[in-house]
Amino acid sequence: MNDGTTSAPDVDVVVVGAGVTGLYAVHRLRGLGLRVRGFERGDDVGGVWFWNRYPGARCDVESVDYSYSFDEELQQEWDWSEKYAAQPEILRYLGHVADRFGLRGAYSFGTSVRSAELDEERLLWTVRTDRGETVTARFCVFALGCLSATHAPAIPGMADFAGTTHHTGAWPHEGVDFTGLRVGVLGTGSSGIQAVPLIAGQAAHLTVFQRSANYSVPAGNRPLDDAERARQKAGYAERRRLSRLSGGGSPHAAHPARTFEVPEEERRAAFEERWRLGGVLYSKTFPDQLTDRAANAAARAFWEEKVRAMVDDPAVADLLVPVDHPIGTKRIVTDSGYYATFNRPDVRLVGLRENPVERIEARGVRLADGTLVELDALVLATGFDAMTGAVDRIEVRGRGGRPLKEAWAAGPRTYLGLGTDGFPNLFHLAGAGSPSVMANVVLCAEQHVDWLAGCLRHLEAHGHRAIEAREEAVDGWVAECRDRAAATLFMEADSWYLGANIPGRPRVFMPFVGGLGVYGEIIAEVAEAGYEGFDLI
Ligand code: N01
Repeated sequence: MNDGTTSAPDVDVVVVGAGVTGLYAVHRLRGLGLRVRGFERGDDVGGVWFWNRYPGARCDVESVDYSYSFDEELQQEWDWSEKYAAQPEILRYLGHVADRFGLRGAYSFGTSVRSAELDEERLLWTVRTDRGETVTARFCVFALGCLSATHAPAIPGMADFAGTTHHTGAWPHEGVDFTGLRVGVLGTGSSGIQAVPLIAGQAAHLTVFQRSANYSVPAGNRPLDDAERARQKAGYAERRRLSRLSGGGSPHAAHPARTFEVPEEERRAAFEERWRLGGVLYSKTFPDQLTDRAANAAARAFWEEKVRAMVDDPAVADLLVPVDHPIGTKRIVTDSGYYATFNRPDVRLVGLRENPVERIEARGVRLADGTLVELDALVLATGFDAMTGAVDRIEVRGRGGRPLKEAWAAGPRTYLGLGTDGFPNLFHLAGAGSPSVMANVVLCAEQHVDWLAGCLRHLEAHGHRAIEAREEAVDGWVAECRDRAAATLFMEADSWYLGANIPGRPRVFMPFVGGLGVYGEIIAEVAEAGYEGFDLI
C-alpha cells in the first residue's frame, strides 16, 4: 500500500474478532496481499458460537443460509445435519473454515484488545492488548459482534446465592449437569426460551422467571437427508441471489399482498404457511406486518390461537402471551418445545410483573409476595449489552485524542454503519447502523467485508492513505436509520435494538431497518460514486 510515512506500521490491518465476520475479513483482506493481524478474546474461533454453549443453543436462520457463500467448494463440501444447526455444529463449521483457509495463524487468541489510538500525523492506529502487546496498523477493523458483551442485571443479593450461577452467553465449555437439581432460569428471550425445554428435561424441578413474555414460534427443526442436502446445494446460486436481494438475508419472500388485501381464508393460509416454515420468519408473513398496527394485530391473533392450543393451563397461557409489544418488534424466538414444557408438573412459570424478584438469598430467589423459591442453580438468560457494549470495552481514541465513547454518547454515530467522522481508517463491520442483527449475519458479514476490500483496493489504486466519514454524512445516516425505524412499529418495544435493556443507555434504534438488499444497493452506490460522503485522504 502507499505508505506516505517514514516508518512503516507493523501490519496493514488489525482485525478484532474471530467470529463469522472477523474470519472472513482476515481471509478476504489477506487475499488482497495485505498483512493482517487478528486478535480474539476467546481461546479459539467462533465468536458468539464459541461463548453461547447453553443447552438448546441453536441458530434461528436455516443452516443452508447461515453459511458462507464466498467459496463454492466450501459451500458444496459442507453437510449440515439439521434444518437449524445447533451450536456445536456451527462451531465445527467455523473451525473447518478456519482450517481450510489457514485463518488461525493470523490470530492471537485469548487476547482482548484494550485500546486503539490514532496517531493523527502518521494516520496509523496503535492497538494494545491485555497481554501487553502493541501493534501499529494502517487500518483497524472491528468485527466485535453485536451480541458479545453479556449483561447480568444488578439484583440485590446476587453474591449471596449458595448455588451455582451461569450466564447463557458465557457457558462453561464442559457443560453443566442439572440432574437432580432445582433450577431457576431468569429471562425469556431467545436464550432462555431455547434453554428451558432442555433444562426441564434434566433438572429435578425448573422455575422460569419471566418479566416480559415473548413471542416464540416453533422451529419445525428436523434432520436433513442426503436428497434434501443435494437439492439445496444444486439450488445454491439462485438461493443466494434471492437472499442478497431480500430484507432478511434468506430466500423467503413475504406474501405479495398486504394483510387486508386478501380474503380471510387466504390470510389464515398465509399465516399457517409461515408458522409451518417456523421461527423468526413468522415476523414477515405480510409486507405490512411491522408497519401497520391492524396487520400486526392479525398476525398476533393467529399466533395467540396457536400458542394457547399448546398450553394446558389457561392461567399459564395468559402469562405467556405478551401484552406489551407488537409481534416481531423484538426478535421472534425460534423454539423447540418451549410452550409444551409448561405442561410438565415439574415446571413452574413465575410472572415477575405480578410478583417481582425482591432479592437473591443463599437458598434461592425471594419474591415480592414473601415466598422463597429454593434453588440449587440459577441460569441468567438476561441477554447482552447489544451492538455498542463490545465497542465500549475498547478505549478508542481518534482525532485530537477524542474517545469514541464520547462521540457515541447519545447513541452510535456512523456513516453506513462503517465509519465515524474523526476516526479515519477505523471500520465497524456488521454492527450498529447496518442491517446486521436484523438479517442473516453471515451474508451481512460478506457484504461488509467485500465492500471494505473494494474500498481498500480503491485507496491503493488512487494513492490515498486514509478514508474518513464526513460529519454531515454521519448526521445524515443517523437520521436515516432513526427515520426508517420511526416508520415501523419497532419503536414500541423495549428491545435491545434500542438499548432499552441496559440501564443508562440512550433510547436509539441502532440497526438499519431497511434490510440487507436495500442496504447493499446503498453502499454499492456510495462506492461507485467515488466513496461519496467520505473524505479520501
Ligand atoms: O437476551 P434478551 P437473549 N429481571 O435480551 C430478561 C440472539 N439470540 O440472550 O424482556 C428479570 O432477548 C429480559 O426481560 P425483559 C437473538 O437475536 C439468538 O435471550 O427485559 N428479567 C428478557 O426476558 C436475541 O434476540 C439465538 O422484561 C430480566 C431476558 O432477560 C438476542 O440474541 C439464541 C432482567 C433477556 O432477553 C438476545 O437474546 C439466543 C431482570 N433484571 C440469542 N434483566 C438464536 O436463536 C433482563 N431480564 C440464534
